[in-house]
Amino acid sequence: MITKRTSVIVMSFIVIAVVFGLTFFFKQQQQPAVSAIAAPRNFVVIGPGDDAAAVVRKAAAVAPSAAQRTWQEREFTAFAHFGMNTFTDREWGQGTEDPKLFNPTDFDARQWVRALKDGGMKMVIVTAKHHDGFCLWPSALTEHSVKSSPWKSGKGDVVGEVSAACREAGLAFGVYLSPWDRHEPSYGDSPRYNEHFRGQLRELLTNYGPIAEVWFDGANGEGPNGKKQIYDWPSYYKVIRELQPQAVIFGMAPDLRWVGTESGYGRETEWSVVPADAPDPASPAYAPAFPLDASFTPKDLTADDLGSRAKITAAKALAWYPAETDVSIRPGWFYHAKEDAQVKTPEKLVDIYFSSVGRNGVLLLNVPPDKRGRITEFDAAALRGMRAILDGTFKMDFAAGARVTASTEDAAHPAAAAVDGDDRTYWSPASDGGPARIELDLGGERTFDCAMLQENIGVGQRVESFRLEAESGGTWKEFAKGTTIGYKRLLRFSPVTASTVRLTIDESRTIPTIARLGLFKMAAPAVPLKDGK
Ligand code: FUL
Repeated sequence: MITKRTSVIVMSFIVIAVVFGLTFFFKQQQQPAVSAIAAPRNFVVIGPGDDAAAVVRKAAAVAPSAAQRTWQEREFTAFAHFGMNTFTDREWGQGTEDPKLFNPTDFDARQWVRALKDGGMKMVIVTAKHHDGFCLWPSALTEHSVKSSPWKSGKGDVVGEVSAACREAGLAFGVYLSPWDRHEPSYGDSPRYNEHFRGQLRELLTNYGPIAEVWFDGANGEGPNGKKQIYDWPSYYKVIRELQPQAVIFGMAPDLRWVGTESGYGRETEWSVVPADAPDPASPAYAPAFPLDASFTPKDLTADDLGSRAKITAAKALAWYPAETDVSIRPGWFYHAKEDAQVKTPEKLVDIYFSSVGRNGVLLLNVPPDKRGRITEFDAAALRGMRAILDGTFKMDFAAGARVTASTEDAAHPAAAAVDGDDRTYWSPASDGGPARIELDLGGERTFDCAMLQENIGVGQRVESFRLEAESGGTWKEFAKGTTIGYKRLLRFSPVTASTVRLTIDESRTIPTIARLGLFKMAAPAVPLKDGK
C-alpha cells in the first residue's frame, strides 16, 4: 500500500527531476554551439576570392570592440607627464638620477583631477614609469621608485593617489609604462627584462582598480654594454588581457593607433578601419578573444592615407584601429617653469579639439603637473577657457527636434533619429546606392557656423563624402563638405542664416548610418586658426 508519506516523497522526486531536466534543457538551449560564438567584429580577413567590391563591403562591417567604443565615446582624455624629469627639468632622464631628487612639496592628486575634469576630460593617464625608469609607485621589483625618495618619507604612491582621485571623481584611469628603461640593470638581457616588465605590469594592473588604457611607446634604446632589448609584446598583452580585459592598449598594440603626429591635428580623412596583419591561429600566442595580439607588428602610421579604398583592397586583413591624438598643452611633455608663458591658449586648444575629436579621433591632451605636484593655474585657466568656448558652442543645437524628411528611410531607423539627441539611434536609408539625403526644417531662420555629424560606429564606418547645403530664395547653396565622418566630425564655416538645411551623402561604403546632425553657433571666432597658429 502506498502511504501518504511515500506519495509525497515520490512526488517530490518527480518535481526535482522535472526541474533538473528543464534547467538542463534550457542551459543547452542558451549555450551556443562553439561555431555559433561570434568572432570579434573588429577585424576581418581578406581572402584571395574577395574582389574590390567584396573588400569594401567587408570593411564597412568592421566595428569597434566594446572597449574601443567606450574609449571613443570618452572623446577627450588627459595625459599627465610627471616624474623624475619634473625635478631635473629634462624631457628624457638618464636613469642615473638620485631618487632623493623626487620631492613634490604640495602634491595633490585631487587638484589634478579637478582641473582636468573642469576641462572636460574623461580619463587621466599617468606616466607610472618614463624612460628613466623611476617608478611613481612603490614597485617591489626595483628600488628606483618613490619609496627611495624623501616624499612622504618613502611612503607615497602617485599611482595610488591619482587612481583614487579619478575613481572618486568618476574619471577613468590609465597608465603609461615605458618599456625602454634606462635604469633597470636587466634591460637588454631580453628574457630577464621581459619578466621584470610583466611583473611591473602585474603590479599596476592588480593594485589600482580598473585600468581603462595602457599606453605603450615603442622607444627601444640601447641597454648596458650596447645590448639590444627584444620586447616580448604578445606576452605583455597577455598580462593585460588577463588582469584588465576591458582595457585598451595604445601604440605598440592592435587596439589604438597613434594618429601620426604630436601636433594635435588629425587627418581630414580619418578611417578607423585600416589594413592589419592577418591573425595566425597557429601561433602559440594566439587567443581567440584577442586574435590580433599574436601577430601584431608596428607600422609607419604617419602617411596621409591609411584607409582609402586603394589601401584596403591591397590588404590581407582589416582591423578597427582608431586614431588617438596626443599633444601637450606646453611645448614639452614634462613641466618646465620656463614654459609657463607658452601654455596653449583656449582658442588654440579649441582648434585642436575640432581637429582631433572633430576628425574622428580621441584627444589625449598632456597637462604636466609642476614640482609642487600640482597643475599650475596657467594650465588650469587655459583648460577652463577652452571648456567655456566648447560649452558655449554646444549648449544650443539648432537642429535638435527639427522636422526631417529623407530621400528614403529604413522603417526601424527614421530620419528623425539624426536629430533626437541620442547618439545610439540613427537614420539609415532604406537601401544602398545613390546619394542619400535628409532635409531639416529648423522651424524658422537660424544663424550657425558649426556642424556636428556622427555615424553609428556600432555597425562600422561607412561615409566617404558628404555635403551640407542651406536653402535661400529657392536655391541650395553648399556651406560645408567633407570626406569621412566616423564617430564624430566637426566643421566650422562662415555664418549661415537659413531655415532649411540638407545633408547629402554622395559616397558611402554601404548603407550609411547617421546618429547625429547638429548645427551650432561658435562661442569664439569660427574660423580655424591659420596653420594651427
Ligand atoms: C614619446 C616619449 O619619448 C615622450 O617623452 C613622451 O612620453 C611621448 C608621449 O611619447 O615617445
